[in-house]
Amino acid sequence: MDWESFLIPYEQCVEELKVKLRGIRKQFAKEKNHSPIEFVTGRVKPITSILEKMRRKDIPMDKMETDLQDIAGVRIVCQFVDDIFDIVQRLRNRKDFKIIEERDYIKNKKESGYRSYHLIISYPVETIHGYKEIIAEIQIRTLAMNFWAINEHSLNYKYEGQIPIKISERLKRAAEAAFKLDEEMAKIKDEIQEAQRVFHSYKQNK
Ligand code: 0O2
Repeated sequence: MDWESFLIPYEQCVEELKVKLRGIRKQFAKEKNHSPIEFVTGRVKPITSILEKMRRKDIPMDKMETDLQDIAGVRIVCQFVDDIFDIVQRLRNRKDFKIIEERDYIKNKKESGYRSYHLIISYPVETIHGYKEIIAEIQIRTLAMNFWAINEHSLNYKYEGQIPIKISERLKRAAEAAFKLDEEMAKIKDEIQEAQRVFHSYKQNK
């Protein structure tokens, strides 16, 4: 298997999505002084993780491109939970890719405590061999959800998926605290945004 050639369209997909999603942020920041997007990251799944996940989910090689849906992944991080749903609605209206599945792990949080909104999309990439539809995953979450998820992810990696019960219980409490933080921030969202607008124009006039 020539992994390097295989992954080129996935890299292109991630790069194009990052440019487009950062474009939304830029336009909002310029025109409205507030963006529902705080930052955007993206990555192509490392080959070792691709192989590990295929083994774990029993996905045969010929089903990799359809059944392993996060080889190309981008993440949108927002300040507020409302922003997530604003972004989801904007992405549903876009003409440059098709949403093939939505997974709402905010309404239905995972057993681990994980919360996030996932969109599985089909994204068209032009290659030298012609047009190719790439399946990609867009994860949309708040800063608090992201903080929790990156810490839990590190612990999962450290303990190879077998986090000791004491730590996983703490993680569940931390997930609950992150949820409360999002709730409290939502209640003072207007105040925070007003403060950010004032700060933004102060910086511009300096
Ligand atoms: P990585 O290292 O993030 O690239 P599954 O893997 O079975 O849970 P599936 O079917 O691939 O799920 O789809 P899902 O759950 O929509 O998306 C999987 C991705 O979501 C994971 O990718 C994580 O990025 C994130 N995710 C899902 N559940 C959790 C969780 O409990 N904790 C954290 N920290 N992240 C989660 P990978 O494959 O783990 O890889």
